[in-house]
Amino acid sequence: MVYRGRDWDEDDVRIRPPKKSRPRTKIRPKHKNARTAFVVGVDRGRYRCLLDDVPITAMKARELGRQSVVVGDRVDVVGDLSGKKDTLARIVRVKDRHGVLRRSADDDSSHERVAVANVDQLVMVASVTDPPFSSGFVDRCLVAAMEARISPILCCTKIDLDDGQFDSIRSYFTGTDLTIVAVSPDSDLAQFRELLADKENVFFGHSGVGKSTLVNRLIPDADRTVGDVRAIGKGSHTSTSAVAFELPGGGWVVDTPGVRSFGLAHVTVDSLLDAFPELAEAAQECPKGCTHTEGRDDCVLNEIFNDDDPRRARLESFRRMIQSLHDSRRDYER
Ligand SMILES: Nc1nc2c(ncn2[C@@H]2O[C@H](COP(=O)(O)OP(=O)(O)OP(=O)(O)O)[C@@H](O)[C@H]2O)c(=O)[nH]1
Ligand SMILES: [Mg+2]
Ligand SMILES: [Zn+2]
Repeated sequence: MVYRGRDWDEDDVRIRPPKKSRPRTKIRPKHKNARTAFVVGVDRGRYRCLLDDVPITAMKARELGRQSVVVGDRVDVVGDLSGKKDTLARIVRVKDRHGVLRRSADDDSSHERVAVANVDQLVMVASVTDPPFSSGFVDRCLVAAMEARISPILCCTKIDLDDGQFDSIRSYFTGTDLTIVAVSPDSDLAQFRELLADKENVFFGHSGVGKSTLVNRLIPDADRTVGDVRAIGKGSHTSTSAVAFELPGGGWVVDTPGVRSFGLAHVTVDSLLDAFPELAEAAQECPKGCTHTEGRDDCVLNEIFNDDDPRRARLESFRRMIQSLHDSRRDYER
């Protein structure tokens, strides 16, 4: 061994006891031969990935610790990359993410889950009826999308069962620039395909709205199981995990399991307004520190719309959401 500089003496020994364990990064090989794969499915600790077009199964290398790996992730893999039956590769790195769609179980839950990574577009799938359309749920998805810098579109399904609901939905979103698509079992999907092309899209929404049905129409060999029509409204969750599918013309669609609610525990109150462009400008005129909540007499939002303005409904939705966030934060701080 070569010592540089001065010689060692007894002081050195005392001041610098040999470290018991050196930082792992120094002894760990850098996995120079690792290759990058795309995570398309997660199932009980096993990750289904595509390596160039070859499907492989991988597990997390121990060195990743608690780092999550989710559908949409780009990961570096080593080990057996042949994709042959019963082979298992190891994921040694998760590449930087963009567009991470996060959700918490409810507003005051500190536990936040990463749903899908590297999302360009959030497709909020909602049926006009059966199960009924929930504007509050869509507004929450919009907030999450804006927070994550993912562009949102709304896809209304079951137009064949429409009894005026679709018009109300469109009127509800007056003053926003939200793209709204309508589909029924026999509708032409050309325009919808165009909106999805070359992007990484996530289908998200309540159970039974028709996400998997749409995925099967867009990607004929996807073969997603769809729910029994009689089970709708009984909380049946047909799809149980998120899976990514490549679109025939390029781009990806991730089909996700239906969710009941969309908690926004990770969202700041300030960022809520980003999802409400029809309120944002007026809200700038509010007194400093205005909470915009119902009952604040000096809130400018009280006055902006007439009684018959269709935009009032979204103002109310905004206020319910902000109230819920305030209440849950207060609980949290106690
Ligand atoms: N009438 C009508 N029924 C539809 C339409 N789209 C889907 N359905 C039916 O709705 C039911 C639920 O569809 P799925 O595609 O399984 O719904 P999902 O959103 O994937 O549900 P989860 O996987 O539980 O989240 C099925 O019985 C479909 O046949 C539609 O446009 N019109
Ligand atoms: Mg499904
Ligand atoms: Zn205000």
